[in-house]
Amino acid sequence: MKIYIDGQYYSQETAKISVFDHGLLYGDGVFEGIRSYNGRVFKLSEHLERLYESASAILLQIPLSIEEMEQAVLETLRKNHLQDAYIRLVVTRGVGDLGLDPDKCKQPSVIIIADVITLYPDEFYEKGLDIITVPSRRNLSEAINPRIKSLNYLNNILAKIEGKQAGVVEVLMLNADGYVVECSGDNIFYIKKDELVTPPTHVGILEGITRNTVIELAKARGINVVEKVFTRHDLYISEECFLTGTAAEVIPVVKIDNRQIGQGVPGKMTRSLIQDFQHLTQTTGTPINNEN
Ligand code: PXG
Repeated sequence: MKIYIDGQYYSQETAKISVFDHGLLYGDGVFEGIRSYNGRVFKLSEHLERLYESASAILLQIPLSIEEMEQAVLETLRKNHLQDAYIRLVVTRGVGDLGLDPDKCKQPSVIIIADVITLYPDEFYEKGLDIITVPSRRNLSEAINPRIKSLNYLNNILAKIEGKQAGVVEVLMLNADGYVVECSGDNIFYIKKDELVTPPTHVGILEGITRNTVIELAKARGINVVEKVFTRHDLYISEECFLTGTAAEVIPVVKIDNRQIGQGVPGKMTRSLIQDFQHLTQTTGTPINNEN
């Protein structure tokens, strides 16, 4: 495996960063998780735009232009001979001293790791997920805005641990006001009376690229999409529910907090959107090889 760090490629064994990097010391940095399908990177410009917006929100100046970053991602995939991959793009504040002051970090570090993706087992897509609400609330927007995809993921990791202890693979998170926001690494949607509902960004979510893609796909099908604030009650009485994320794509949910959703099997609209999404991933994206 060849890993990009600040313009050079390293083997997995030699790809190392300093213990003085503020990404490690303070979680001071931003990241993206991107996928390629069939030799094409899915929604690359959207992911890069979000990366640069996250960096801008924490006053971190990425030392590459978006175009240079795009080329670095594509080159990393080529060097690893990958067609279907998971790409982790990380930008840290860089090497500083042991104090918090980011101004001591003179040069942010850019890391690009391209690997094969491990997917949820097929059975989760066929039967649907069972999720629970966890005690940890999603970060307050006024503290660490969830719209920033920062290296500070403890909020999500704690939620994930709470879920694992209860025997589930994904969990529902509420915001400080008790409204449904998202899952530990996925956005959430429900369907009720032909309306597709998902929380608006201002309740405190990461604005998922998959989320936005599914909203577009649903609108193209003539489905009425509504972004509104809702509670767990709305999920409990919904007809269908699903999650979206780069790793999970679109995945049905059939049980929440031990309550069966709809018929207890993946719903019709969910299955249609899964198909539409898979078709899009196979037919669109930025070619990895120029000759494509
Ligand atoms: N919400 C949160 C909190 C996320 O971290 C999503 C939603 C979905 O966004 P995209 O743009 O991917 O549709 C994410 C992203 C993992 C993993 O290994 C998942 C994410 C991030 C890091 C790791 O499951 N999800």
